[in-house]
Amino acid sequence: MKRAILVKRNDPRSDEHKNELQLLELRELAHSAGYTVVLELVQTRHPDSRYQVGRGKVEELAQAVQALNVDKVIFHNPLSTMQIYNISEICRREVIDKFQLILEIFATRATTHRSKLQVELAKLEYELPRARAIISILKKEERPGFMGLGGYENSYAQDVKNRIDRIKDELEGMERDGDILRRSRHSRGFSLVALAGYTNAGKSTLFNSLVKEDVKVQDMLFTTLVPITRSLDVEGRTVLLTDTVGFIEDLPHWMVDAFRSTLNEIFLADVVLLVVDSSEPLETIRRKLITSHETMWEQLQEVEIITVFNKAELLGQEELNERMLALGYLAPNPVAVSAKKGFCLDILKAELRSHLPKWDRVHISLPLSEEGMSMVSWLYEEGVVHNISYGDSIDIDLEARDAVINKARSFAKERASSS
Ligand SMILES: Nc1nc2c(ncn2[C@@H]2O[C@H](COP(=O)(O)OP(=O)(O)OP(=O)(O)O)[C@@H](O)[C@H]2O)c(=O)[nH]1
Ligand SMILES: [Mg+2]
Repeated sequence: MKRAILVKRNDPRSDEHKNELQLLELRELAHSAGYTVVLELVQTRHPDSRYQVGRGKVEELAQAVQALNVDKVIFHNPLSTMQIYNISEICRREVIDKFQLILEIFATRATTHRSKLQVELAKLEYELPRARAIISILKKEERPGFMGLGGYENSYAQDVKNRIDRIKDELEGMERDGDILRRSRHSRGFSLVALAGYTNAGKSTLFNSLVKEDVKVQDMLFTTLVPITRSLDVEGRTVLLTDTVGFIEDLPHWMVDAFRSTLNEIFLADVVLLVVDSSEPLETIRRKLITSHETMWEQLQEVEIITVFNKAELLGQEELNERMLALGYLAPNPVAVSAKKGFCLDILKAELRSHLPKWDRVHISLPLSEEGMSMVSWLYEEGVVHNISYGDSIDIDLEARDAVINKARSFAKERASSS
């Protein structure tokens, strides 16, 4: 295992609880990226423009790096190029911030061509302004060789820009294909349902128990990077359920952009199942819900949200109810489940059913014939047949989208007039 030191600067008078959570999350991220954390340094002060933390703290850090044989220094606070340069000059070790750490995790999780492109894009978008800054530092100081970046020439920035453009083109092409696929699914009458929520909330576990799949589940952040879709029967209606990448606080814009085509699975859904880990402290749940809503907010239009209080088996019923109530508008349409134990999935399905786009319910009489029977089997596929009786004709109590009802009606009319 690689060894890392975590560093966090807290603003004076900032929320203590929030600071603790952020450090905890950084620790989890480091763990998910495969680091053993050997030391955590925290300092409360205003930001230092050269080192982020104070000069004395950096010297303490440099000593610890030597003494503890550390591979990497990871800052919670976003670092400027200048700060990375200055700190690594003193520590003689690679220094990264939280965003670069997330990128490292994403790089190891990317398995498909598309997700590899997305990660590369995010990396380049992150690095471009920094590369420019480093080049200007090197020029000013007339010194090559900083962190192996000495070979950069002026054209480097242009090369990066070209590569960014090419990747964007390719991803947009894939996005268009995705849109076409989604539209065709829609027009075939499937409703689209997406699992969304903070990383590690249990989205993939819920996906697995709902559709009997075996998607990878782990007590780590960002286990899922590549979305997966399966069909699911919800009380007679077939929906397409998609498992997606998790959210995290301060997910920067360049990252949302890079993963736009993945996040579109959420943004274009009819219903979003917003999964939360209800076993966490109330304040944590609240913060994670806020982050989730903020991530989706700009993009979501007229989407129904069901809040899934997962890991409910870890709490008492009373505590659970209190939490659902306390979160109020942040948690619309709350349902408590245990994805792991498979508890209350029927209640979730019933709630989901009631939020699916409306279908009409009608009575239709079809001729009792071979053609009529093949129409019936088509209706079974495309809609929900609540009741069917065979007499002189076939009488059906049918629920379906308009297109299906119209087709069945005109079929019935044609046969009636031709007989
Ligand atoms: N106790 C309990 N643990 C659960 C439940 N559902 C999921 N977990 C655990 O929570 C952890 C995360 O589960 P995942 O399904 O990988 O979570 P995710 O939301 O898909 O996470 P990312 O893909 O990393 O964003 C795993 O250790 C699961 O076993 C549950 O209902 N109860
Ligand atoms: Mg997952």
